[in-house]
Amino acid sequence: MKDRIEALTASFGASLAEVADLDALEALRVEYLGKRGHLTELMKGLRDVADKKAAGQLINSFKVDVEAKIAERETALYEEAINAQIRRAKKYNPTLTFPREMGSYHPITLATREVEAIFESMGFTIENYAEIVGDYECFEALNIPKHHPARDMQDTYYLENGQLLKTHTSAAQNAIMKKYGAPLRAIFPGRCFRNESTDACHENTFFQMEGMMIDENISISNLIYFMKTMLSEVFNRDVKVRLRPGFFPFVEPGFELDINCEICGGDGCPSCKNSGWLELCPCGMIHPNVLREGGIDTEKYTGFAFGLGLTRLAMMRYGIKDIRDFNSGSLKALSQFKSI
Ligand code: FA5
Repeated sequence: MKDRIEALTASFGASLAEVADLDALEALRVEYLGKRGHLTELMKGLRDVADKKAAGQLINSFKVDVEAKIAERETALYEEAINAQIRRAKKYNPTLTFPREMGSYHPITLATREVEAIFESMGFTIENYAEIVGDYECFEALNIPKHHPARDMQDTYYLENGQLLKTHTSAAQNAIMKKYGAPLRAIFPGRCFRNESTDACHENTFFQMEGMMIDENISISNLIYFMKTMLSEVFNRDVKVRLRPGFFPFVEPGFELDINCEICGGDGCPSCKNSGWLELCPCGMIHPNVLREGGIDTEKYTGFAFGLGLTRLAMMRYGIKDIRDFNSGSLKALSQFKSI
């Protein structure tokens, strides 16, 4: 019996190595494990054997071995068959012209996550806010009453019901102050929309990340510290920035924080409108009117806010010359972020 099983094991191994498809595997299974197969023959032979227990164990381990090898080969053949089907489908499907590959995160997603992680580690919560907002949140609560000239800088798309696509992430400031009160540390990234002529550094749809910190004794030094930390963490080195006065009705004093253009190194190029600098992150001390409108006690608390241009940050971070590439849907441009 032992010799017979050894011979069958060897011939099964040789036949299995020849099996090229699922039909051939099924034929082999029937030949060995089927009703009239070798296994049944072995079982019948048991009656002529003296040590039935030992022979029974040998037959059983032969059966288990054959079953396991067939199952293993079956899995491999299934995979091969499916891959072959996909390859055949590719040949005939005109929309599948690219090799089948894993997708990649959009550079804006990567930049957002990076900045979120930095602020999270400094105790900021991450908030989500609507893209369609009211005139109150986007302008009035931010000390920009109707007919204020600052509105001209942020023309947007209005809905028939009077709501609008938010022009800046500052539109969430009031709701977040009302939600948490003071003290407060929060960032809120989001998509913004403006009726804007596009060029290498302007889009009509782009991302910002707003940040607010409100507490006792918050000053411009805190603001500068957080801005510097964020930029040196994102770029992993000190980057050249400049701070100059800027006017926004919702901060006082207000600043423009510009970054030295990483594309041209400051010489001037279309990405920075030939100035060598790119407006990146306006900021300032939150205006008392805005704090009061958000229900904050201005006798006790002060705070800073910033509006980081996330899309521009991603341009500088990854050396993307034209902001319009982000929304282009061009796989040639976007697939380069696969390995990041
Ligand atoms: C604002 O939107 C203010 N809400 C920022 C702010 C927040 C100031 C808190 C003070 C305190 P501004 O319009 O400059 O400001 O936009 C902020 C940043 O968003 C710009 O520096 C720029 O990086 C980016 N940005 C603005 N417009 C566009 C655009 N059309 N395309 C791409 N990025 C833009």
